[in-house]
Amino acid sequence: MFHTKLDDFPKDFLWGAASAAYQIEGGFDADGKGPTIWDDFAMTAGNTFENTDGKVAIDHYHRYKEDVQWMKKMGLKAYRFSVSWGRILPDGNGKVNEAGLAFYENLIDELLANGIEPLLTLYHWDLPLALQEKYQGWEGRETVAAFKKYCEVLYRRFSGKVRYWITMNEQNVFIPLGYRWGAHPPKVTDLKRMYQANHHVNLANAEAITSFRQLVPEGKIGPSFGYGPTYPLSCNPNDVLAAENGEDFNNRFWLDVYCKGKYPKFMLKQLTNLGLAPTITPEDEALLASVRPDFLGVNYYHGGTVKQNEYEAGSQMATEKDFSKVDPYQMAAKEGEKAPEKAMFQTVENPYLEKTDWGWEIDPVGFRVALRKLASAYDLPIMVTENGLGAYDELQEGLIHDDYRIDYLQNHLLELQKALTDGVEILGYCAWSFTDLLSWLNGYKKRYGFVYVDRDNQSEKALTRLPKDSFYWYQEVIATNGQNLTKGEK
Ligand code: BGP
Repeated sequence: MFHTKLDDFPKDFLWGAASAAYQIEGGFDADGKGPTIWDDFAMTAGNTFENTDGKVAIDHYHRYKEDVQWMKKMGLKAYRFSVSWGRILPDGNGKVNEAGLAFYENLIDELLANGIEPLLTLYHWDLPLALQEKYQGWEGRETVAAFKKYCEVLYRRFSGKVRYWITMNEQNVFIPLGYRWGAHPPKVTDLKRMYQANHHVNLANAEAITSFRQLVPEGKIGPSFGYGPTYPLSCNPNDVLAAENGEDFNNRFWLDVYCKGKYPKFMLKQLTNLGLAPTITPEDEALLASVRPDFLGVNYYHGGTVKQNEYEAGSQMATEKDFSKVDPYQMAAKEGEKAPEKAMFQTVENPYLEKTDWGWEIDPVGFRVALRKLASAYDLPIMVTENGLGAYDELQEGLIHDDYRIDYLQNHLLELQKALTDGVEILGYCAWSFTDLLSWLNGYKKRYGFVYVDRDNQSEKALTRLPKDSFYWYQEVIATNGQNLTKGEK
């Protein structure tokens, strides 16, 4: 779609940046905080990159005032952060820890005093360890009730101060990594258990929204989903069908539940055939159907490309066996309960896209595709809650010249502006991340921030903050309300 002129960004567009508690706060046992599954996971050697952990992280817990001053200097309109559940309810569902609440209240007040809109994420992966031990984490329905209680504590305290609330961060990432691939806590590798845990998170999301309607009637709430479109490798209708399957498997399986209140039929049928479908009661169905978010949070990094599944496509593997006699459902189940998607599609490289230093595809046009697809499928305003480039940053005479990050963000923001011009309603954009922070599995080497933090995997060093070139670039983007993005383009 070609436009001769792009629409201006709305006057109240929320130019923001994001973070998550475990990745920045440190103070892992400060002021009564209870341990979380990430505190525990990082203690076992080999679980994280060079055994990095969030014990100190970038010490935002003690330096939040300085960090907010950097935000103010930048002119940031919104700041997305998450609350660590274990600071509020140290054992997950028992006594409230006033010191934990006070920390977030101080942070929120500091943001508001500096003209920055707080965007509060309720769950960014750091489940209280006590809930893991008592109820097997998200595998236990009791954790749903605990989440509701935790949310209600926050709603009561911060209603009136916080307008935008995010329920779950990337359920489609923390559930497979934690319960299928064993790469995140609780290190489970069992698909059946994964789908049940996932169902409970859906219930928790719905319970959180239900309580929100009563306790924060004037606020806005929605989940943040890690979305990327699924492309077919070619226009062969079989590949197009595979991409359709991929959208259902990777995206609609979560998004339909959030936005339409029910699981997509295709996925539910496949999971039932494989014996992997979760137990869903009529009460669960009614609960899921009774809520709809106010906006959809979108974390965009990249999508994926697929072709027809190997059973039907006659691949190398297929020619080795007589697949004509095989039921693909049973085949997928037999092949190690490892890949129900094998019968649906096969993931391949996209020959058109370059990659980051960490092998993530760079696809700004895919961002526009994503925004368009989500807007037309779900008809909700969109809040971009993450987008950014993880890279190695080198200090050169005390400066970071991260022109690669500026290019990445500039290209993505231009595509966002095109999507706005196409007609997508977008409330704001939070770059990942404001400061450098701990990458869950990549330590402090993979950096995303506008503000450099002087520390590495081995040592906390001085934790000095230092604005990168991208800091000043984004400052200008905000000051001109995005007008400088199209310099030389219009
Ligand atoms: C998202 C998470 C963020 C952040 C980001 C970058 O999935 O919501 O918390 O970590 O990805 O990921 P990584 O640090 O693995 O590069």
